[in-house]
Amino acid sequence: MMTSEQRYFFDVTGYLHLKNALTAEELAAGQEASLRYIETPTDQLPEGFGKDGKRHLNGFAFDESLECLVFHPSIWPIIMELTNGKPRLVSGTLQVDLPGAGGGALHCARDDYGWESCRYEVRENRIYCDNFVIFPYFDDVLPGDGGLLVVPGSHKSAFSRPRHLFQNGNPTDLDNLPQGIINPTPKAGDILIISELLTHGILPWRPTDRIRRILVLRYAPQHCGSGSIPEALKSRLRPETQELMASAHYTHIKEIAKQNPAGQIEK
Ligand SMILES: O=C(O)CCC(=O)C(=O)O
Repeated sequence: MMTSEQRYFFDVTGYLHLKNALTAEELAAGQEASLRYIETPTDQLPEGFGKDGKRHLNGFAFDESLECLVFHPSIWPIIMELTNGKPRLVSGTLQVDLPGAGGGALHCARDDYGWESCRYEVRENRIYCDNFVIFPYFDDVLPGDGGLLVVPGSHKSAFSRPRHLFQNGNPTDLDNLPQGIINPTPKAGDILIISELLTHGILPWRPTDRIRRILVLRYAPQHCGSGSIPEALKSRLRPETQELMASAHYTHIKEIAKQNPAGQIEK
């Protein structure tokens, strides 16, 4: 389960920043594998992989060093708490901002899919959140670089965001961020976690000599949503990862939820 500090911070802000979550070895392996994916020409990628702008599809499955991060010990207790012990990995893209990469306007599940699309609740002193994203960082983000924007606390907003607020919902100037928005600056090896109810956006990537690589790991409770493990990936993935990605009934308890795979699954 989450620590009391994590629970308090996530409940108040809607996000968590885990500093130095990856070991030096985990980070180096993730950096090497992600670069290998980026540098592989599309027509030479194995089945199940492909590039769509900055999105490198199924990046988590490209290499074992990336796959094992979906169970990383720094995030597994948080995944278990937020899904009430019934976790499912929905998808895992490798996202790459090259120099000059564009940003994206503010959005969240409430804006995109309606107020009823996502649940965030506290029960028995635990947080339940049925749509959240975990971002392991493979590159430093320094103040002034750009990248993720969040509106802390907005995951609990009871009101629709006025469209003109926050520079018409599309703040692009890091030097003049509207009041109420922050630009977290994780270092390589850090992990960010956000509720999809948290209003967030992306600033253009300013550095001309550095890129930003993150995994975008989407989690939900096992009974939520549809979709299945891409057939082309099945033979590559460990049985534990396949079980993590499988949809299941509300009452089912997955083996991975009984055994605590965090820390046992290594590259
Ligand atoms: O680029 C990021 O840091 C976050 C990406 C994201 O969450 C999104 O595109 O919705």
